[in-house]
Amino acid sequence: MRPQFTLPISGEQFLAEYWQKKPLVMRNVASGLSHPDADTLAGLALEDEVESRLITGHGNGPWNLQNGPFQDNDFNVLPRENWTLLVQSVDCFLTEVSLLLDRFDFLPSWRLEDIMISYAAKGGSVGPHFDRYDVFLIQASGKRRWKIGGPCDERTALLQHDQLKLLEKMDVREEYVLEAGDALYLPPGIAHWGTAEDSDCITWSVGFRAPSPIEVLGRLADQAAEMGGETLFRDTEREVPARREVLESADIARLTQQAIEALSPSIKRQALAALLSESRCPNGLDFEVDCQQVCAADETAMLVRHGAARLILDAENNAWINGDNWALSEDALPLARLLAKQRLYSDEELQALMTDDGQDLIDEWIDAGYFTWLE
Ligand SMILES: [Mn+2]
Repeated sequence: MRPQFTLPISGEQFLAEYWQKKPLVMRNVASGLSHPDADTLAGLALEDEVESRLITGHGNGPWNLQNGPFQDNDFNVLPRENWTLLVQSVDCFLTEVSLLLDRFDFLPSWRLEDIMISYAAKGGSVGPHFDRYDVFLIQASGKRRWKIGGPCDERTALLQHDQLKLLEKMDVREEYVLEAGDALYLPPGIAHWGTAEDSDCITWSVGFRAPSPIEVLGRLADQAAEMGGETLFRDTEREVPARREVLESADIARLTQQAIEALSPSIKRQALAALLSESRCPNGLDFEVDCQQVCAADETAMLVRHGAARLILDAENNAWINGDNWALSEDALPLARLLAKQRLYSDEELQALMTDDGQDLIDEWIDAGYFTWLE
């Protein structure tokens, strides 16, 4: 069964009342999350390409962080309780996990980042903290107790720790136990602390892409420089300065304004589509698509997108995958839309939109490893 998640309210209501605003506890909203199990996660954490962490500690600490890749023996010496293994971007390495992202259709696809999965022994936790990103925490198995506090920012007091950013204290405002199939949405900056109530506590964290305005500016500037332009600074309406030795704010405003005007629609579109289509883990493409458990169960499924292939379209009929782009012909466009809108495709869906150009496109993208025919 493929991983499923359904908002218990409409997307409109969620965005208006909760998104980036306040937490939402959702009961019995997810299913099909039985894979990966603990052994599969531990196996991923042995791989060089995979980002993973092992955090031990509980209560008032002490807290300890180890970064992967790990070796078998690291897991053999773990205590019975109070540790958590976190594996980042599992959707890139296990394509079947990426299928859950299709269920977040109340947001544009570029806004999704990745799925981190944590496995905790009883009492395991990453400590009280806040994240800078929105997150959906979906309980896949076992139970986790969530304590939720108030808003935090860079001035919030943290514990002295070299690597972990844990809160010095947390005023608990709400507390919930999430069972398998339940989910918790948290906006950025809200203090939270989740502790495994039993062993085999597996939580999927769906994270979101939120580039900083500084990063966006950098990419816009790079793109503008690459595309060039002959325009120089103009000051037709100048008056004789009262203080010729000063760079006045009026000139700063003119210079900045003209810089922003230099960003043509095409510069903006190309810079941002490239940035937002970049994969968090391009080397995930080295992992063979192993989708049998999930995809094969869906008898109509014919083709699947690799979990590490990040595909978005721009409004000028270009497709962007992992930072590279393709100009789409009118003929190939309907098929490309389908390929970008979802991740698993039936023969019927594909045939309805197939054209010669579409076939060429699919062939090229299969050769590149972005898509795979299912057996
Ligand atoms: Mn968190």
